[in-house]
Amino acid sequence: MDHSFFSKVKPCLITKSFVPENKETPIHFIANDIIGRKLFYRRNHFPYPHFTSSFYFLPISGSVNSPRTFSLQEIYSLPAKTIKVVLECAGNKRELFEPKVFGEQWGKGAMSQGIWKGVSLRTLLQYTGLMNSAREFVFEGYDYGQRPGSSQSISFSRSLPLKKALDPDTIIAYEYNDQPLPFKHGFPLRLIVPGWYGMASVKWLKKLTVIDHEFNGPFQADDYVYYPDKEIDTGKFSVTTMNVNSTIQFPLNMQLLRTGVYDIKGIAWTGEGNITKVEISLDDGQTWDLCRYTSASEKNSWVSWSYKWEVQKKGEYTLQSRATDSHGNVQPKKPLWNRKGYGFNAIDRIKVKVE
Ligand SMILES: Nc1nc2c(c(=O)[nH]1)N[C@H]1C(S)=C(S)[C@@H](COP(=O)(O)O)O[C@H]1N2
Ligand SMILES: [Mo]
Repeated sequence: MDHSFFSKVKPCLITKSFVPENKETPIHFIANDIIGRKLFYRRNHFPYPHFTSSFYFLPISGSVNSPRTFSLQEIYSLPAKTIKVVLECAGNKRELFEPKVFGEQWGKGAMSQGIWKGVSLRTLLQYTGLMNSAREFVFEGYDYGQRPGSSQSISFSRSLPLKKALDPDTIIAYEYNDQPLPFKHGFPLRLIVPGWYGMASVKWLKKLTVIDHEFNGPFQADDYVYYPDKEIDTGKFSVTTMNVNSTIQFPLNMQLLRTGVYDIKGIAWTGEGNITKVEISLDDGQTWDLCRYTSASEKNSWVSWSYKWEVQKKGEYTLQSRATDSHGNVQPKKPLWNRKGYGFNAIDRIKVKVE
């Protein structure tokens, strides 16, 4: 067999829309726990921005003692922090909601993981100080446009509460996997907010403003809000921390297999603490058995797991994976249905046929 042919065959991003560019990672074909830049999912609300990075500065103003504008050189020269972080779009797995919800029909690949290097936001704030009235941090990106249904042109802006902004793991990143940040992922600077869904990690940072009140931009107060009811807004709450979740990578849903021995493989992650347990069921949820980790279970990143399956009996099987985290969160049987389709984290479920 000519193996050189296979070495050239590579997975690629799955296109969901062109403008803005939304593409998902072929998550089932990711064998490694670091995703290269070419396979990192892309999620945008607007066309890519235009600006000249050769004249780039990051201003920090508002409720600070000394407003200040940082040059890239200054930011590169400050003590750096490097962390492996899983980034998951709040709309990941949206297509699985029942009843279905409108919006990008993401499968299981609106998520990726890699190594981000940057400076902790709190390190920058040592230079500006914070007023007692400081309450939230508003991050604005260079990209802008109109939201569906609106004629007003706005930029992508989001805020963080004080506590999350001051977490040493919240960084202003300038490198991904030891390379400068790719343009499509926010070059020259983007925020990385480990543990929160991806919308918090604002790309192409233009400015940071500290405010003394609650920010209510549309990407904060209208979108990225869980509305548990289809019609009325009662019971709404903000989308923040990633839910505990897992995805079976092998076998594929509806795959035909022969009898034999297989390694069922997958990943599990959470926004709080770390994964403490991944269980698998091969009989539609009647019995559960523990999986083995094939990577370390660490905060902010996914754990890879595997389970040896010896299958002699022909027939149809329903395979499920269920993760638990160190805060006691467990994947539920049913997800919290919500009008905009965020945070899907029901027990992962696939079917295979052995023949
Ligand atoms: N400036 C800006 N930042 C943004 C977005 C955006 O549209 N504009 N999308 C957010 C969302 S919803 C997600 S899930 C992540 C996606 O990051 P990626 O495209 O690098 O994968 O970026 C976030 N940051
Ligand atoms: Mo997202």
